[in-house]
Amino acid sequence: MKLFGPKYPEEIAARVPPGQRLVKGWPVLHYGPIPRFDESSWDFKVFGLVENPFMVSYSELKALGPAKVTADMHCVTGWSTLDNEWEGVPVRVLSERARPKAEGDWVITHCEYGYTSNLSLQSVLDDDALLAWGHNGEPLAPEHGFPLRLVVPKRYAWKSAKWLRGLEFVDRNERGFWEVRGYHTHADPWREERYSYQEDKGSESEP
Ligand SMILES: Nc1nc2c(c(=O)[nH]1)N[C@H]1C(S)=C(S)[C@@H](COP(=O)(O)O)O[C@H]1N2
Ligand SMILES: [Mo]
Repeated sequence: MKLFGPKYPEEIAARVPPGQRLVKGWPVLHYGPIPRFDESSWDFKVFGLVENPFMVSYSELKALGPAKVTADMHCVTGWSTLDNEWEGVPVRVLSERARPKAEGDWVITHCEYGYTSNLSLQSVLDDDALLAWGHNGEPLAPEHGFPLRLVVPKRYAWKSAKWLRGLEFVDRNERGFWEVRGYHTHADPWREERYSYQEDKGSESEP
């Protein structure tokens, strides 16, 4: 009997960050209720420290895509899922249209019911950072953020805000819903940046 066999095949294990475990299926995790979608009153705003603030309808937003990204997802509570195929529009496309001012190097995600998360501008301009409306060839399910969610695969998933309604560019680290409750600003799963008390250890390559 093999007592200490490998937990996952090597090539899979290499994709699971420290302290994480793979789960079957796709857990649903959020605070508060699931909003209902009314396309006629739904809009998406890009605002704050940008040269060209703008607002788009759902169909206008979708016309900016689609782009596809295959990515892993890591929740700070410990679960990870691999190879999610997202469909949406890269955050970079919206940022290029908004043209952030030099000092606007932080982004606040604004969601239904007031949920927020914050990210460095650099982290959302990554190729794999997407505003998504589709997952594995299907429309995103309401509990997973339909009609629109952010996906930032290189950060813990609380940053991947569901039911997203806007992006605000700001000039400072203004903490979001979980960040004010003790979670890390930077939140890189490979560095295991889970909690805010780790932040003063420094050594991050970006804020
Ligand atoms: N608006 C909103 N987005 C949210 C959350 C939330 O509470 N509200 N929870 C976050 C957390 S902690 C996780 S792990 C992921 C989970 O996404 P999923 O339910 O699609 O798996 O959504 C994130 N996005
Ligand atoms: Mo999470």
